[in-house]
Amino acid sequence: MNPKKPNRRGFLKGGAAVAGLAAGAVQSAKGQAPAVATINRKSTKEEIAYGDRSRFVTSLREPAEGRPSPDAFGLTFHVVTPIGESVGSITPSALHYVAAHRGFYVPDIDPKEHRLMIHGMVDRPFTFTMDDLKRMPSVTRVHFVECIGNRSKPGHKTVAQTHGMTSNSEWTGVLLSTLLKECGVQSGASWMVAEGAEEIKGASSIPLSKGMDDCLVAYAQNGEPVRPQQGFPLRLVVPGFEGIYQTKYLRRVKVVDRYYMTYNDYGHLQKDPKVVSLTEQIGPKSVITFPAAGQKLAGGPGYYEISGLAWSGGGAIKRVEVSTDGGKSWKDAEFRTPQYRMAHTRFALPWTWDGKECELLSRCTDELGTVQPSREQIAKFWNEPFTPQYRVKGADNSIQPWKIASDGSVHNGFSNA
Ligand SMILES: Nc1nc2c(c(=O)[nH]1)N[C@H]1C(S)=C(S)[C@@H](COP(=O)(O)O)O[C@H]1N2
Ligand SMILES: [Mo]
Repeated sequence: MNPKKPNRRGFLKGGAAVAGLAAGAVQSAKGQAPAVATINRKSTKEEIAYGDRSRFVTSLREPAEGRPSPDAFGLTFHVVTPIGESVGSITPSALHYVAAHRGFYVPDIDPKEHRLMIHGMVDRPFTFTMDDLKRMPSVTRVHFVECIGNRSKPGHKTVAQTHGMTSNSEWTGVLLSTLLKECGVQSGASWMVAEGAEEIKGASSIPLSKGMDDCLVAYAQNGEPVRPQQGFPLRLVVPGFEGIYQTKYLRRVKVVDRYYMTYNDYGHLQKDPKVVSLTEQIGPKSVITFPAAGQKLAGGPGYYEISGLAWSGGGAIKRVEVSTDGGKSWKDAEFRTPQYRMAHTRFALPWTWDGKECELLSRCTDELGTVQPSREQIAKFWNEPFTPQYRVKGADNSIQPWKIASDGSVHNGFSNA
């Protein structure tokens, strides 16, 4: 077997690649499955009615580093998804990251009482019940949500902390354009303001052209009603835009003819006049989720599959390249999931680690042809000096370097760059 080109049959037959696999796998390759004690546990009534995961599965959300959740005023709440333990491209709903401006007080909304009002510059203002919405033509689409706070800082020690404020779900609902057409948008309308049911409205001004394009009023997430922390019973999905636009507990859309300042602008206003307050379209971004910071190549030198996620606000991911030598050379990764537009896409690259220190990078290209930049390139674009502390303006979609030490431990490349 060519060690540079491992193939899957090679593992089962033994040989060079298998030497790097865990002892258990080698055993089964020899036809001796490790003995497993079978414990029959009676399911509880609750488990039968609504399943639970195995007690051996321990992936959990955790507070975003440096952001106590809730904060001292009980106001903001940011928990990250364990992205380093992710497989495939769908984030389990229970592990979707959470960003809430109202602390951990999740609105407790009875869907029978919930209404969505569409008004402002429309011919026929309308108030929809949940039943009304479910009678309309439905669409199901896979999209990511990402918070502007999703940025790798030198102090971050795990990939959950550097990249865990993005998640990906299959959303089902009605296209906002279907509802807007029903209401009859008046000429001269150019913006819309979406509002949530909390007293802090979760409102943002969104270009009406986006509302008429692909925004989704979603009542379901991954085949079940949207979770309370994601906006039950109704959330706006604004594909590819910064998370703050994706109003949870959606109760009102006002069609207007100018940009309205909202609480969200207040929270995001920047002193730098070169920076827009909110980021509409998130640029192409990727991250290797294995091997990644906080993890270890536990089996020592040998075969591993480098695996990661790529996504873009600009559409579908067309290409992902991976470097295992700090950017000197790049190889095209393979896709492991469909490349939906504005959605996480899983990529992978077979790799044999020689046991030496090295640096892993991934960079993606989206359907617009935009290539994910390095932090140095972004600093250069803004004519600013680059340091590991360099803070990217707007959404940070820069290339993440992972440094692998000779003991197989993986570290954030921005920490000692
Ligand atoms: N009503 C409401 N909508 C909201 C928010 C909120 O606090 N209230 N937070 C926003 C922010 S900042 C982000 S990043 C996303 C996070 O969505 P999630 O909590 O489902 O991950 O929701 C947005 N929509
Ligand atoms: Mo956010």
